[in-house]
Amino acid sequence: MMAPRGFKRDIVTLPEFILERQKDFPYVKGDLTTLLNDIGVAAKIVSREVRKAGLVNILGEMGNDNIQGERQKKLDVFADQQFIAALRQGGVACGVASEEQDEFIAFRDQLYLGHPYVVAIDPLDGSSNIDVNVSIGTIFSIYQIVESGREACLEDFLQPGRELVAAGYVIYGSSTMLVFTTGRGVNGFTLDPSIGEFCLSHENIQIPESGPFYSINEGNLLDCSQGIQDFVGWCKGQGGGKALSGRYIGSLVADFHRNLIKGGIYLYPATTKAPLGKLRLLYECNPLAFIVEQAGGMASDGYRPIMDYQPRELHQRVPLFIGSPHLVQKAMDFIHSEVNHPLNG
Ligand code: AFP
Repeated sequence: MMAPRGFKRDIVTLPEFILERQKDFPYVKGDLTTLLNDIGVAAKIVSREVRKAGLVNILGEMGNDNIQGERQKKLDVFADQQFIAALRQGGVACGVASEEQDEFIAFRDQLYLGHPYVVAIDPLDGSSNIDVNVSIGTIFSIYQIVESGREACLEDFLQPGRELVAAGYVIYGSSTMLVFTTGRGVNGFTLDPSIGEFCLSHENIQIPESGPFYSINEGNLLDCSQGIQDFVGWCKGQGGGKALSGRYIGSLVADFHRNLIKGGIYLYPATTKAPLGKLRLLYECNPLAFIVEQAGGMASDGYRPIMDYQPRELHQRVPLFIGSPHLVQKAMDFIHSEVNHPLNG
């Protein structure tokens, strides 16, 4: 139906936005559009369950461990199932790797052969926060398969972040937001529960050059290298500069999102107990690195851009320094000035 003359609607929904941008990707004939929409629908279902979690007594541990040795919560399992089902049903992705699953899943049905994408997903990040009503999130990344016309295999998932076609996250916070990039800027959509649609609310997000926040689990600080300890000291104003504010939620998506909008740095460095840090390259670091770079920020392991890593395994961990470029560069300067670091020889 035609809109009346002079009538201009003031909202743009996620499907409308994606459709409008489809012309940026003529070679995929709308497949990416379908895929992003499928993820959007699954996100709405997960959001609905997150919102009523306390009401329906869905909270609580399921009793089994995932591959990271962490206790799974019921909502983790629910989110995992929803996203995998949405991707399978959508018929556009030919495989998915989930942080909650030991191995990737190849959709083997003939239907999926020839479909060009695989998806890596952290279905519910920050799950230890579920029981205490703190923001949690979903992180996703989309790659084209290396060789078309066959079923998904490991090498399709082990591609450097530079090969990402799209990446995004959903934050289940005071409102539910979906933020994504297809390599042409970063856009954010807020779920309007009254119409059940993600509506464009944050167009072309740019991270501030610097910012007021540093985010680190300071309980680990004494297990970190001297360079990291010195950098955190600098964040606190040691050396005469203005102190930053410490903010650490313990949900990467929430900490990242705040710093993306307001400026800041999130760091999860190597520690003596976790020499590669805690976060996963495929499921957490690469997608957020793609987003932050698209927004004008930086993501590094302290030495090189996260996006340049050649992944070796699905659940690989990597130290992460991500956020406003000035602050990430500053952290790297401290790390590089450390004399006894093995990589500084
Ligand atoms: P959970 O999903 O087990 O809560 O882990 C969340 C997370 O991967 C990331 O979202 C947080 O930033 C980080 O771990 C917090 O880790 P620490 O509790 O070690 O600070």
